[in-house]
Amino acid sequence: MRAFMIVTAALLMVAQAAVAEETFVWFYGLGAGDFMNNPPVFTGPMDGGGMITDGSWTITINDTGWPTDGTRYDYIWNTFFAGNYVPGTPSVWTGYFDTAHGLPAMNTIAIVDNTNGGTMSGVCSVQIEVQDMDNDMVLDEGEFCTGSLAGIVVIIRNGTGCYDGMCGTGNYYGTYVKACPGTAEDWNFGMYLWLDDCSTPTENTSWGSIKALFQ
Ligand SMILES: [Ca+2]
Repeated sequence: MRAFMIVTAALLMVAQAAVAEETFVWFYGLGAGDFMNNPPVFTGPMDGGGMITDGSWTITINDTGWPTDGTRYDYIWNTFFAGNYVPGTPSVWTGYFDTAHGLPAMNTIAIVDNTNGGTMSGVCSVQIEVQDMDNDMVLDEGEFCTGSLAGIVVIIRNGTGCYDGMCGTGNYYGTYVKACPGTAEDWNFGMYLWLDDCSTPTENTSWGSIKALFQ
């Protein structure tokens, strides 16, 4: 019985060590940006409730090749939203801003954590959902004024402070409110990150897989 308990304790310690290598970080972000800006930069502070309450986040959309004149708004809608209509209750258009849907490179993300002392950066996708309230397959006035947003995050190995040498993946979910008829948007989301120490040889496989996602 004693031997069994020692083995069990040893297994538990190994399991805990394996779990401890992964650091879970999450925060609530508040901020604003405008797809009409060149480039569109969404940025703001952290809100209360998460593990980072003092700091900032910045997501810069890769708008290489987008028109900067009066055709920009229609170009964005036609290129990223119009073809992605899914009937439902209600029906939705989803704008996918990532390399699988026409961006030459991913959007960049930068996070400043003053609560724990550190910075991290990487790339992210952005998905913006627009509801077709009356299910008529036409974007009517008011339908693009509120909706949900989401994305996948890849944190690369160039962090500082408490994030020195760390890399990982994550996601975020939230909502947007547009200043209709203006185009500036307020964003409000929760971001969830799973980070590993990618600086040590034993974690090179983690960094290798993250790097593959990043590239
Ligand atoms: Ca409609």
